[in-house]
This record gives sequence, C-alpha cells and structure tokens, in this order.
Amino acid sequence: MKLMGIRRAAEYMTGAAIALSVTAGTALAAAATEAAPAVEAATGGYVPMKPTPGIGMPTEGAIGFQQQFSEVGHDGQFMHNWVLMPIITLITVLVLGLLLFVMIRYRAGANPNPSRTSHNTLIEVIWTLVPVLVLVVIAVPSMKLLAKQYETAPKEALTVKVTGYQWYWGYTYPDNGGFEVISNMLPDDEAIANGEPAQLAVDKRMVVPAGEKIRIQTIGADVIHSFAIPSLWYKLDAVPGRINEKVLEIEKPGVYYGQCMELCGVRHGYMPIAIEALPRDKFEQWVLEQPGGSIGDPEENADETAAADAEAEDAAEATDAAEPAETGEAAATAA
Ligand SMILES: [Cu+2]
Repeated sequence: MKLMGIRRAAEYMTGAAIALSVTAGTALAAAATEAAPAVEAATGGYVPMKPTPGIGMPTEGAIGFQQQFSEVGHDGQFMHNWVLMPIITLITVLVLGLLLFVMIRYRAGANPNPSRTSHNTLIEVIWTLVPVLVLVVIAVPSMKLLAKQYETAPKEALTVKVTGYQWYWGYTYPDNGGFEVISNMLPDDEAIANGEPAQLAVDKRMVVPAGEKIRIQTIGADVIHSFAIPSLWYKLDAVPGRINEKVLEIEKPGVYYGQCMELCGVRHGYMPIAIEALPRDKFEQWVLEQPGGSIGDPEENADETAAADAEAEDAAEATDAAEPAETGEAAATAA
C-alpha cells in the first residue's frame, strides 16, 4: 500500500517534470500551485481532515450499503435489512417451493388424466388477502421513513446552497457572508498522494458542522444534477429553475464522499462530492478563513430566517406578524 503510494508519487513527479519542460507558462502555473499550500499553512488554520479508510466511501467487494452516519441512514438501513429483505426472501422461497411442488406433484407422467379443477374459493381468498396484508405491513414503516426524510429544518439551522454545474459543485453559505466554494475533482495521483480515494477526492470540500441539522438547498445551474452521499443516506436532485430542500445531519466529524447521481453530460462521472463534518468551533474557524466569511449573530439569523419562512411558507402566520397591506401581498404571492 505504502509502496504503491510512493510509486504513484514518483510517477506524478515525473509527469510534473515533463510538464515543466514543455512551456514556461506551465512552469509558472506549477510554481503558483506549489506556493499556495505554504501560504495556507502560514495562516495556521484549517487543514483538510484525512479520511478514515472504509468510512464514508465505497469499499472493495462490498455488496450492502455503506456504514451510515445519520439517523435516517440507520432507519433506512434497518428497513432494508430487517423488513424488506426478510419479506422478499420469504416470498421468493415460497414461490419457488410452490413451483417445484406443482411441477413434481402434477407432472404429466404421474397424471395420465389431468385434473379439471378450475376454482378453489379458500385458496383464492388467501392469495388475495395475504399480499394485501404484506403490502400494508411494508407501507406503514415505509411512509414513516419517507416522511422523516423530508422533515423541515429548524428555523435556526445553518443553510448551505448546493449548485450543480457542468461539471463541478458549488457550495454557497448565505448565513455566513454568502461566499461560494467551488469544488473540482482532484487528479487520481494527487488524491492517492493525499491518502484519499481516487475519483472521489476534491480540491475544496463542502465543510459543515457535525451533529446538527443543516438545511441543504440544491439547484442546477445548467442541467439536472443530483447531490448524493451514500453514507449519509442523502440524495437530492439539483434542478435548474427550482430549489429543492432537505435536511442533512451528520452524526460525527469525518470525511464523507459522494457523486453526482443524475446523468448530466460527458463529465458526469467526474464531479464527486466530498463533505467534511467538523465540530462547531472548527467549522466557524473554517468559515472565517473563507473570503468574505462571517459568523453572524445566531439570534439575528434566526429572526431573519423566521421572517423569510413565515412570508414564503405560511401566509396565515404572517397575518399576525405583518401589517394588513403587506399581508395581502404575501397572501397573493403564496396563492
Ligand atoms: Cu452532474
């Protein structure tokens, strides 16, 4: 593993050397890239976290879900492993058993005079009622899980706006000064040299606080993309001209990888997602290091969000809070 890393690094450096010899322009660009980390290190703040192998990323030879790091993830995994899979297995085995039974019991060789039975009321009632009951048993927890995944974020939740571009992601932080982080895939060699999975590592991650509900809003800048992270049980389409919203909650700090999951053009396979969840204080430190990044007064932010929510979502609530003239306008907008 280590040897391979060294070999890859050597290959990468050889590549870099060749590139340097090609044009002076390339040489300048390479020098600029090398100088950048030194400046970052000098400010002494945020250092990208190393991912834990096998956590928040696919593992070789695996066939099940990735280990989950959110509450809905645990619920969803339980639903799959302990409700759906046992039921599917039982039904499949039952149907196979019945098939084998009729194939042997009613074969032509053993039945020179075929049975002329065409109805059996008891059996018909059973094979209608049992599937209905099975579907009801599945439907109840299924609806609950579905509803849970689309619960509204609390008013004070941090908002991150995710924009899908052809072919990279942008993460905007409207509560923290409105800066946007543009996130591009790292070349394989750089990813491996960083100790990250190839084709999943990015140059700039989406950084969020761990252990709290985050309001994610997605939008497509050009075509439909889909923002999806398997280990967080998260997938939300990013559609041009409309905003989709869903809560993201990450149980503990770490690096979690995902990919665009809506076929969006030639480089669809090369727009990975890397989310870094940090403790609140470290997250705020990261925010302050971003150009224009700020930590607002939490109460003030909550008030602003509350006002915006009331206006957009609940015209009835606005009636109490706003002036009569404004209320009419808000109601018209809502209608
Ligand atoms: Cu895409």
